[in-house]
Amino acid sequence: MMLLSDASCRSRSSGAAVVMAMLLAALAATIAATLLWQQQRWIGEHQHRRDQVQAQALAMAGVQWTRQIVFDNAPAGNVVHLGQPWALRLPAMPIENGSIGGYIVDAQSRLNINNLSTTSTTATSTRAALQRLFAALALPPNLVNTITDWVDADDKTSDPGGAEDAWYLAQPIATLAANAPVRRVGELLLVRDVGPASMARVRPFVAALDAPTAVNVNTAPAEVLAATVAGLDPAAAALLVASRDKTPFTSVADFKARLPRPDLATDETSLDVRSDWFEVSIEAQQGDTLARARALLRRSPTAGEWPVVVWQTVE
Ligand SMILES: [Ca+2]
Repeated sequence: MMLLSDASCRSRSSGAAVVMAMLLAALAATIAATLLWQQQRWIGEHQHRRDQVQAQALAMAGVQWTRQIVFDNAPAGNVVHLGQPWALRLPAMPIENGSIGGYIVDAQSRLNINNLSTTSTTATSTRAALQRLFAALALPPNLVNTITDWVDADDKTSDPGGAEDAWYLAQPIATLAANAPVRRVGELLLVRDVGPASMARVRPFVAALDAPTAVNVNTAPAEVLAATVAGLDPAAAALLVASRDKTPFTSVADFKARLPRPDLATDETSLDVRSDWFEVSIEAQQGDTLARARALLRRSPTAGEWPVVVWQTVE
């Protein structure tokens, strides 16, 4: 056996200690880097979540703000038109850590699908108006029968194209007709033959409101005016829109007087120059997160109160 000198032993022990120290230093550095990465990731996730919550809270606050705008700028019982401040679109305004913007749409500028669920004259004129609208949009007018069956209370199939429980029960995924007014226009995607493509075309011109409503001729787009007044062609409807944007209609009688021909048929109960329903859309950004709030406002039946929020969503 070879005996090592004390000096040699000391030298080897010293070398091992250096190697051990280096390994420990490397291990400590690795642990520190891992901890730092985890902490940064936690902070990042925490900030993202905080921004998301703040953006959603801001968007919801924006909806409350629009209630006051409608209350102050579209007074109950008065003529509602697009020259009033409520109709101004607010572009994305910078705020701390983000921005907020949005707009209000008069829901009575559109044809109310739920009018079809009643048996009033408004239902009859809305059905005729929707058939003209669908034809103008190159959609099958029979779809109006299908939608009528979806929202009307009875189980009698409208011909042609209607569908009640028997048709829905016979599908691979059996369902029933709603037989009740729809709350959101998007629910019509459940209706026979209503697909995303036809929905996209019709969506800007229809609304789903919880009570029978007339079309506000001061806010309706030309397509809706042309559909509402039988015999009014698109070019004449566009001229009417240009005219009312300069001088809003003061009454339904004023609207009728300014039609291009006196013989054009109109159901006066389906027309108005006032509105009680408004759709709101708000976008709020915080950091790199975006929140969208949408809501339907209905004018309060109680004088002096802000409009009621019928429904609202935030995503
Ligand atoms: Ca039905």
